[in-house]
Amino acid sequence: MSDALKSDVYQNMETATKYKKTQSNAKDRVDQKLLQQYLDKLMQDGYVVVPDLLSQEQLDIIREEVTPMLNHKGRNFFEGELTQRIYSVMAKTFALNPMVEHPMILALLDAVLMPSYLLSQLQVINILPGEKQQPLHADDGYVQMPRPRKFVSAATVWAIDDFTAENGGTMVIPGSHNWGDKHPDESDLKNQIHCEMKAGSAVFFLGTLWHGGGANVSDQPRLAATAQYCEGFIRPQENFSLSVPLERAAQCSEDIKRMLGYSIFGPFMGMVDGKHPKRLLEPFLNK
Ligand SMILES: O=C(O)CCC(=O)C(=O)O
Repeated sequence: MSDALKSDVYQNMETATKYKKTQSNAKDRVDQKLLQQYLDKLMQDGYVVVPDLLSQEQLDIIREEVTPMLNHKGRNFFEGELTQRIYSVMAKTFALNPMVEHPMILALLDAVLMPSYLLSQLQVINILPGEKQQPLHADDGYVQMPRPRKFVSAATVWAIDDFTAENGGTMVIPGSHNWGDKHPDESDLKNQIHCEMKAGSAVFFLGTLWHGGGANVSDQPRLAATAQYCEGFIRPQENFSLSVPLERAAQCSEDIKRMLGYSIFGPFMGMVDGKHPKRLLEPFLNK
């Protein structure tokens, strides 16, 4: 065959000499039957509640680390005037890392996104009493391509406090991941449901699912965290290359380094000076 016709070479080539592509080995670390059950529910309804992922000790560490940073109010209608949010989390604490790279979450991501998917957002979300329901939205609505289409992102919202119908448990509209360009109307509001779940559980949903934080009509805050992930060919919402210093990225696991952008989406996306971006971490490794 003429070299000019070897068109699959472009997408599939591995040109890196030093840092080859990496992938999580999460699938081997989780119960296959459970994983399949979660995937079936996810593809049918657009979301799935995955229980019992974090231990009480991990929850305590997260709470202890983030509570001192919760000393502000919300900024706007979408984020919630009574909702406290912490961004650039890995620049401040690694307490959420076990959540970001939980094997069951990575196994789900490996099944629904292409290799070299990226972390798109990592936020602590504390909904205070009196907060209204957040405007419904689809996380990859910022990708301005007509729907229906395949999702290009997936997200998790983690309960650090138990999620209830009263304290603002995430609202989802089951099946809305398959909608076309339609936005929710009054009649859809009655179909939204609260994700009620115990602390340490997560709701995992596709980027095309309509959802939002619930109203908090209780007298206690609802502490949560969200990790969102996107295909390696779109721009993550948080610019982690600029917000997480190299020396902190170097301390993260291989899975997290890859998801922070120290990886290549084939053939060349993400390169630095024509080379693999992980070279930038070398001065900070083994220190
Ligand atoms: O807090 C929640 O339950 C969901 C938040 C959310 O969807 C968002 O801020 O994008």
